[in-house]
Amino acid sequence: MFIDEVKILVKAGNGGNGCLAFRREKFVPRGGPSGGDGGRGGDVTLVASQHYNTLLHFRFNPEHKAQRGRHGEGSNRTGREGESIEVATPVGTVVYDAVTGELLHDFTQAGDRFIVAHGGRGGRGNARFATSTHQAPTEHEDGKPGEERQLRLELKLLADVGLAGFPNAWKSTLISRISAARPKIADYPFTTLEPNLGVVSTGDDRTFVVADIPGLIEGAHLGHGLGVQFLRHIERTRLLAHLVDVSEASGRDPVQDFEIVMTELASFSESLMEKPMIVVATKLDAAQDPERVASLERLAAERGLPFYKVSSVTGEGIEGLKRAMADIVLAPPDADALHFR
Ligand SMILES: Nc1nc2c(ncn2[C@@H]2O[C@H](COP(=O)(O)OP(=O)(O)OP(=O)(O)O)[C@@H](O)[C@H]2O)c(=O)[nH]1
Ligand SMILES: [Mg+2]
Repeated sequence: MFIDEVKILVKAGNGGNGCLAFRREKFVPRGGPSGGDGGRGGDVTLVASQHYNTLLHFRFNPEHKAQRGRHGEGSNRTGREGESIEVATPVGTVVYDAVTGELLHDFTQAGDRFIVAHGGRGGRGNARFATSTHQAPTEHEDGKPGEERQLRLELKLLADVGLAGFPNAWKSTLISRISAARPKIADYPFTTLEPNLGVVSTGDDRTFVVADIPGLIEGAHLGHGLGVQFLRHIERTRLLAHLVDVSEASGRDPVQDFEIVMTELASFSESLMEKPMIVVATKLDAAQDPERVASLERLAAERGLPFYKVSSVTGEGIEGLKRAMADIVLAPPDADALHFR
């Protein structure tokens, strides 16, 4: 199961109360105040870990509480601090306050840490209130409550190449051909309901990751089809491969398909529009009318986008497409000038 959004509750430990006490000892008249401070409550910290790829573990465990601080005691004994807890979350998790919607943190690297709930401060014991003119204070404080928060965690997959296109456009076929991923492939729309990642090996010890996501249709940003929420998984990629079915079987016009998908990408975010993009004409074997391919190729040329043609039936173009993607995403970052538009 792929879980990419969860709500969790985090509660830091309350601070322990300060103590009210006076020293009472034989031969020590008026021993003075001796109430110790309460201990601090524990924090709840989220830590990015590579051992998790989904948010599934939160589904079964949506509440995380740190220990409270112990109360202060007489004889100036400070209460023990509450133990803090660390909660693992996958790299790529974005944390929001579920109530205000505020973005709290974005985990981009393994080991990255962020305190999501701070423990409460311990209250001061009465010993701390003593002054030269106020030698028998009875003031003492309660500990402060630990922070409690509802969080919304969102997982953005970290892939290098994102696949975009209509349903049935060849997206899952592509990752099944160039990686070990085996997503479901079928000739009906919306076969893919959840994103799949495929790790592609280039044969020279280098790898890159491709994200296959559900297909887009006209009006996806209005919730048509499976909507556009899956596009967040390709927001951080370095390259978008826009797949267009050029076969007659689609019953649509390739150029129009291309424009519709572009509109949906644009309505989702500016950053998607600015990403380097390549255009891939798919199911070449089943395009009887060569004009269907040529019109798409002209459109790509007009927009200055690299163009590829592939078929999984004949195998044509697949190796070349894989190499082209590798060259772009594995190029050193300073070669990032590959903004085609
Ligand atoms: N003629 C032809 N058909 C192909 C080719 N490659 C894949 N198909 C067929 O196209 C259909 C759709 O392929 P998928 O890879 O599942 O498409 P998708 O883009 O992942 O679709 P969704 O997950 O529904 O968005 C399947 O029925 C494949 O058998 C090809 O090269 N030529
Ligand atoms: Mg699919």
